[in-house]
Amino acid sequence: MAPEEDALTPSAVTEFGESDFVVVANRLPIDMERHPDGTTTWKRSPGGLVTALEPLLRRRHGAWIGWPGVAEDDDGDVPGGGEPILDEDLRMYPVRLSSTDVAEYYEGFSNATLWPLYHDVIVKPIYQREWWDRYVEVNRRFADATSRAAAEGATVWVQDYQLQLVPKMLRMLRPDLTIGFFLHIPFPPVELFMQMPWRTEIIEGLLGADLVGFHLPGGAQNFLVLARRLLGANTSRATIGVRSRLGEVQFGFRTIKVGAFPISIDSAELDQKARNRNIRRRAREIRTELGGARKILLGVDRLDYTKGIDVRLKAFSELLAEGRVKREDTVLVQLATPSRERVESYRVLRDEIEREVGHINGEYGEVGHPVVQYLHRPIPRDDLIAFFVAADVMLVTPLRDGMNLVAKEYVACRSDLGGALVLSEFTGAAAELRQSYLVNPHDLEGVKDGIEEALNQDPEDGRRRMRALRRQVLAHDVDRWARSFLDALAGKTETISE
Ligand code: GDG
Repeated sequence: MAPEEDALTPSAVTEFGESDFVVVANRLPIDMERHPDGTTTWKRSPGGLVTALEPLLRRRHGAWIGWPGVAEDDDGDVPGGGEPILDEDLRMYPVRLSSTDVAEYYEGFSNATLWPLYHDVIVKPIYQREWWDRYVEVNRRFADATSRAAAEGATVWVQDYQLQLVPKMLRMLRPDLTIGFFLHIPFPPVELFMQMPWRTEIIEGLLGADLVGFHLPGGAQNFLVLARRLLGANTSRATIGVRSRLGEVQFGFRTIKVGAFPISIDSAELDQKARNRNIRRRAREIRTELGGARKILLGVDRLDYTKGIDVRLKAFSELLAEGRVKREDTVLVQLATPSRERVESYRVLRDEIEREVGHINGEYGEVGHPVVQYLHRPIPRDDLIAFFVAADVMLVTPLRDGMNLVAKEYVACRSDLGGALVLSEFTGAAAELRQSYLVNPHDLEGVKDGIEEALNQDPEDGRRRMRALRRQVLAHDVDRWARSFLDALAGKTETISE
């Protein structure tokens, strides 16, 4: 039996779980750490999502289903669900993955097929049947675990591209549930999505939800076209709004809502932290360490080919070559968090970036004074905030990005109204952060002009821009994002049916 057929057979799960609100994500908000003596311990890894949802999770006997981040041995007892880990009121159910699961479902189908396909095929997606089979199998494991945890009539919120089949699988198991799905990365143009050999299965998987959410109306609109074209579903055709005017898909006997909900950050918390005395002292230290009077350009990214790190390095290098930026006045700090290091395209990217950094420093640096400072390691959160406070110009130049939280974090940290944001038009954030220096990352001359303008901005104009950016980011925080999605899921948001 093909894995997908098997996956869709209603199983005999009859017992309900205890949780009224369940979040399902690839990763748990805690990391398992395995020690040399074979014992394991747990360490919390607070991300934006868990911070935003925590109060709600606690109020509603919440549960979180996810992978704890460590692969089990292939010959170990993998499939069974783990016992829940209870953290105060929050139950966390680990979904165990073997190293083959991780290689095929996570590194393979999720990160070497879906990720490049959904990011405009910046690198070529690899379509491999074994990876797809494993993706189906692991999605079913997540659906089973969710089914066991959810109380009768519970609300379940499934997150992101690794779990696109879970909504349908879960609906087959538990028709009593209200199911939401949110995609954190872009949803691609129809012509690109049509490459996917399992395109119909993915759209059907998502249509198992009651509400499918995207960052931008454009992604939601692409999804409606595909539901029409691949499944012959009736859909609304009017323009979808932001947190409003939801679209609709009629599929079988059900109506599925489709909407745009741009994600954000815990802006107030970050604003508060960035005002802290120790962080400001650290920011001053950073400036001194980097050469006192020099202007600081900053990039902060996972080392990913979507982020356009190469674009900003090239632009910086040409600005130096043309004398439009002076090596003694300027330094570029690139903080690159290691990411997906076992996926081939990420290894190639790392080599390219490091070669370019070496090239620029070889050409323009002085002994003890490189013009590019590059770190390839995770930076503690407080240090990162200090870098945001210290930077004169923040460079966010992705070729494609669902949202980009770094851009919003930089803005939230600038209560002094200092600094300038250079932002790619190809990020979700560009739709909201209109007063940044918007650039097209494919247009190198345009990127160079944007960086030069930002470096030389009139201070009063800079403050005016930053004030407007901050108004946006402080008003639209992650809490508002979660509430707007859950309100729409609960039927409190107007839809357009025409
Ligand atoms: C996906 C989508 C969408 C980075 N380096 C360090 C560090 N970070 C933190 C940043 C930020 C987060 O990681 C990265 O978030 P982004 O949004 O920029 O990018 P992705 O990881 O690609 O996220 C994206 C997001 O999902 C949410 O929907 O916006 O489009 O691709 O918070 O600050 N944090 C610390 N040290 C680091 O070295 N502590």
